[in-house]
Amino acid sequence: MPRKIILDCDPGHDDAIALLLAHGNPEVDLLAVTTVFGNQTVDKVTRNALAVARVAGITGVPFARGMHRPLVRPIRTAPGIHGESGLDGPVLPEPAITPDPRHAVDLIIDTVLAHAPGTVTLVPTGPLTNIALAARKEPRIVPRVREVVLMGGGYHTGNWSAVAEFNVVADPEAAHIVVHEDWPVVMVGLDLTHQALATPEVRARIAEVGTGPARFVGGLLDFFGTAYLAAQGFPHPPVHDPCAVAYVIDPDVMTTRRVPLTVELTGTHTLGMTVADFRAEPPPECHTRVAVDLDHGRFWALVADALARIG
Ligand SMILES: [Ca+2]
Repeated sequence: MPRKIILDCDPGHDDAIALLLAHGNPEVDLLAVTTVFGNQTVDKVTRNALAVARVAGITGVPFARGMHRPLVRPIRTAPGIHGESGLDGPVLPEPAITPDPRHAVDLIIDTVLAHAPGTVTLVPTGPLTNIALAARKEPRIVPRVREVVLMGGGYHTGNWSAVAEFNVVADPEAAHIVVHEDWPVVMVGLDLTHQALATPEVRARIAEVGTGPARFVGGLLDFFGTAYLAAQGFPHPPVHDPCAVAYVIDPDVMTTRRVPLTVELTGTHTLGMTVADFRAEPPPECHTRVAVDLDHGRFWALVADALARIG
């Protein structure tokens, strides 16, 4: 049985690749795509998501626009990594589908309630505002969700600050809600995604696929690689978001550890830090896991395979 997922994203170069992986892998049943402010404004990332849908040939999947700002803090975006459009680099086609009229929060709720309990996995790859609001607006979704597999955070490293990752620090209160709701959470954070480097070998493998979507990903990685080198000194860019989708497809693509997890909301220098307690055996009620080690070859094989299948 393919895994039913809702991808909640802010495309975003790596979000775009996550969407292509979800669409192109036969083990994933993509139920809905929802957007949230993050890498750019929600207007821009929604447009980008619809453009990527056209590149991938996605039809029949509802796309809904979500929150335009965080719950409490002022909005911040990431043009230094993703450009002014949020998806700078390749030429984006005009979208062929129009967004669902529902708000993303309502589409998430409706979709979870429309499927059998324990069958829908939420895959957030942007700030967690939509997911937090969905849990608060309709608490009945919480026990029905199979798992929340989120890209965000990091237990030993940050990128927006020394200890905070962008998706979490962009709306730390929302992240706190999501981590503390009583559903299984897998945090695919920077400790893991900094292993998902698009090396020259990876780039060559994707180029060999030779299709339109593969060339599109090549264009994304050209821009993303240059931006990551300039902004953070990475010789090859870490491609964060598809790691969360890959975990849903094949949990053995990475190792995880069950540890208590929380989000720092008051630190002067540590706002948005995801704090994982590795000291001892976790208590029985612990429902959070963190991703530790990635099988780099297996991960990129999934991405290349999905691109080849999309054709
Ligand atoms: Ca993202």
